[in-house]
Formats: sequence, C-alpha cells, structure tokens
Amino acid sequence: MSDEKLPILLVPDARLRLKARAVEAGDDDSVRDLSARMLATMYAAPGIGLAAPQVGSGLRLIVLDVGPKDAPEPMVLVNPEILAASREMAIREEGCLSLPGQYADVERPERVKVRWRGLDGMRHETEAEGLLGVCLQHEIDHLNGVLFVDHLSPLKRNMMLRKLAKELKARTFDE
Ligand code: K2U
Ligand code: ZN
Repeated sequence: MSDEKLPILLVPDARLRLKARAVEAGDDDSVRDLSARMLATMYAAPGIGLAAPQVGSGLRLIVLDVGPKDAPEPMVLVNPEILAASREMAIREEGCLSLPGQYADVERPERVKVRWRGLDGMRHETEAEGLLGVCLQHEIDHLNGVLFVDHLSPLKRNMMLRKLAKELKARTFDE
C-alpha cells in the first residue's frame, strides 16, 4: 500500500477536462492503492478534497477530509453522484489545487443529496450542506471535467485563467 504522493495536474492540462469513467468491480485493488496516494497527496498540499482526474487518473473516485485538523475524517467516495440539489443557493469562496493561488466566490446549491460506494463496496447516501456540501460538488465537478472557474462569468473566468498562466510561466522561468 504505497501512500507516495502524486503530482497534481495544473490548468490548462487537458486531462482535467476529461469525463472520468465509472469504477468497475475489477478495479478494487488499484482503487484502494490510488485512494491512499490521493489522501497522502491531499494532506500534503494541503487541501480538503482531491479528485482522481487531478492526479491523472480517469476514474470516478474522490477523497476528502473536511474534519478538524486534530481529528482527521478521511472519506473515500467511489462513483459518487448527486441525486438531488436544493433550489436555495449559497455563495462560498473556493480555491482549487489545480489552479494554485486563484480564489473566487462561487454560487452553488446550498444542499445536495449524494450517493456513493465505499472501498468496502458498501452503498452510502447522505444530505450535505456547508463546507462538505461545497467540497462534494467541487470534487464531483472534477469527475465531469468541470472546474470552479466554469461557474464564474466568462469575464472573471478569463481574467483568472490569464493570471494563472502568467504566474505559472513566471514560476517555470524562475525554476
Ligand atoms: O479539488 C480541489 O482542488 C481541492 C480543493 C477542494 C475545495 C475547494 C473549494 C472549497 C472546498 C474544497 C482544495 O481543498 S482547495 C484548498 C481549500 C482548503 C480549505 C477550504 C477551501 C479550499
Ligand atoms: Zn479543485
């Protein structure tokens, strides 16, 4: 069970725009190993969520931990899907490990009903709001090739992507 960190893909890597495929029964061993490495990568970033496409895997797999620092509550969600979303919306500042240093207010449904399978194959279903609700929507977006900037106005999105490109160019130039 290697929990070696994995490199996190950065925008504009095209793999971040692919639709991930459902995890099949036969994937179990690789999914167990990948989820351990994704959790190690997430904690090291640090982040509170990470989706498989962000580490170059096309599987519908996300990990998250919105628990307090001193009491980690890691979650591994296989084939997560949003079954329902509230009409009420909520706005929250979001960031993304694939768009380092970029933050913006994003409006999303306040509450979502999510269903997923655990690593043990157990089915789970829960209603989530607050930080967990936002994180679940942000990570499930990643499985569909959607990034938080896609929820912004075209003007804001383009400004943010231009700023990121400039910063990443400066970073590679300095290295
Ligand atoms: O998917 C990712 O890039 C991980 C994000 C998940 C996330 C984004 C926005 C809101 C909630 C979760 C990273 O955790 S970004 C770092 C971060 C940490 C705490 C709160 C918000 C963002
Ligand atoms: Zn993200």
